[in-house]
Amino acid sequence: MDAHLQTRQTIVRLLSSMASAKEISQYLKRFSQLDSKRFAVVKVGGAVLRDDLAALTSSLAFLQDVGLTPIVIHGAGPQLDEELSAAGIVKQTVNGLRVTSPEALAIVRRVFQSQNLKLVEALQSGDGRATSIISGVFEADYLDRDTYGLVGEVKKVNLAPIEASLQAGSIPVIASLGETAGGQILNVNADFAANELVQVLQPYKIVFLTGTGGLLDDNGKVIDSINLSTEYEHLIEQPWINGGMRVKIEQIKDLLDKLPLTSSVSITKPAELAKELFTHKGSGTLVRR
Ligand code: X2W
Repeated sequence: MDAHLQTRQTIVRLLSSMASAKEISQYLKRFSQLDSKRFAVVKVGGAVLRDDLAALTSSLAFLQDVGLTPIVIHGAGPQLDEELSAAGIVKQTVNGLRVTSPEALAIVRRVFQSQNLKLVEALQSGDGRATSIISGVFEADYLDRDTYGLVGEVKKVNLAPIEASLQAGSIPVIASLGETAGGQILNVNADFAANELVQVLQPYKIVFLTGTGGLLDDNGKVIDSINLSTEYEHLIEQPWINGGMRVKIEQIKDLLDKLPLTSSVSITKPAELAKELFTHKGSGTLVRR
């Protein structure tokens, strides 16, 4: 049997062992009634593209099988670390963001393109429909050129390429590169880009897929849920929260502050995407305001 089909059947079996058919169909019905733009934005970290591509592909293809089209935005952090270091460019970050020189940007563009195509091709080879979107979505400006170099801050989100893809029932797979009005390409942190996208789309579900499958506590165990209104200050001060994680929590807080109170953000791993979406119990870390 085709490997993708087999994995998708495994997802169905897993789901039916975790939740009743009634529960699953309730979610399915709710999601199907939404405008396709408002179903889900799924942010995929570069570590997931590197380490968990098969599970990611199967989980996204599964959604397509049941008639749902998520909007995917991805990063490429670890791949950039590797390629830049191979080119002899020393990594420098400020507040978790990569200082990007013109030499680095050339590599950043190439790596984003190859990572984007890797996911699109993996989806297509499993009979999925996916559209590669490398530019044209994020209008950006320099975040702070003296400090970060060619790093962008999103000023406007252009939905046209995403809408065209959704209309064709194809999963938009978006790279987090920005472009200034003058046509300069800029490196944009993928969590920041996802954040901007979500503010414009106001999707029902916001899912961050990470290598860790959730936010981890000091023992390395996934934290089930975080209520930012009571836990944020305490959490952000913990010494075990690393730079990337801190940026992520701050971004999620910023995001939830701008969305309706009913909105929530989930952080999970690719193999548990369906569980997160279709069961009451969910998976990974659920963050609420
Ligand atoms: C990020 C873009 C990639 C990214 C970077 O250069 O690493 C900035 O820091 P992950 O895998 O989602 O972390 N950009 C400005 O965000 O990828």
